[in-house]
Amino acid sequence: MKEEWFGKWRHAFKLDPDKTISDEALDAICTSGTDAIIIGGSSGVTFENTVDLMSRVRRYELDCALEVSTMDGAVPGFDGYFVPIVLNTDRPEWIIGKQIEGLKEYGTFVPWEETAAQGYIILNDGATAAKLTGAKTDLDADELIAHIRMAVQLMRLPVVYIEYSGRFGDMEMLRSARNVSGGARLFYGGGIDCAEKARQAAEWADTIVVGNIIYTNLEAALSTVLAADRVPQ
Ligand code: 1GP
Repeated sequence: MKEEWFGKWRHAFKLDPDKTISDEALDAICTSGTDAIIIGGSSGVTFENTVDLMSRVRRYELDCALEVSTMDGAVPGFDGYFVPIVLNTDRPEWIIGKQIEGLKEYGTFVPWEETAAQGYIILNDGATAAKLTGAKTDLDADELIAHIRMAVQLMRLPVVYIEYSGRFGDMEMLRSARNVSGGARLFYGGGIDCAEKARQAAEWADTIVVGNIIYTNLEAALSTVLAADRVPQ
């Protein structure tokens, strides 16, 4: 399988365009040694706040990718683009509907070499994304494995994203995911708020994503970078 542009990321910070971050905090995040910044959020994302955040991150030599979850926030100029596809919902608009709407409008402008679909499996029922998409969050391990086989073997998605946004997930579930994630890159995000949780998640995930803690405890957020790096892949 060809090396993807995100293929070496072990750690990424996810910044929300709808949240405020000072220049000092952004500097600390971007010079932390993380592999990438992902810009994305579940609500309040606009063209303006996305451009603003992108141009601030662009001052640093660091991969910066956009997770395109709304057409309002589709902004050119990123190193890469992720298009989420929610796998554990029965609402078609989150599986193909919004993506097709977007492609109807912007399909000719998409930089395909730097664009990747992410198969999202949202497992925290309290997460905004779960509520928004009607995700069936109570999957057992067998159901999770079936979803991942669907994503990896049938749909050939390059990324599977185990999403617990807002709370730290079940590492046994993540381990089950790992066993069948095969050629896809396994992303994990949710509730990583210290080095130890980063270490645990990095044991099974290829790439760990750290979000909320950036806004509440910057030092703790920064401590996750080294922790992820130290776990052999
Ligand atoms: C959110 O997976 C990311 O999409 C990170 O989750 O905000 O809980 O760190 P947290």
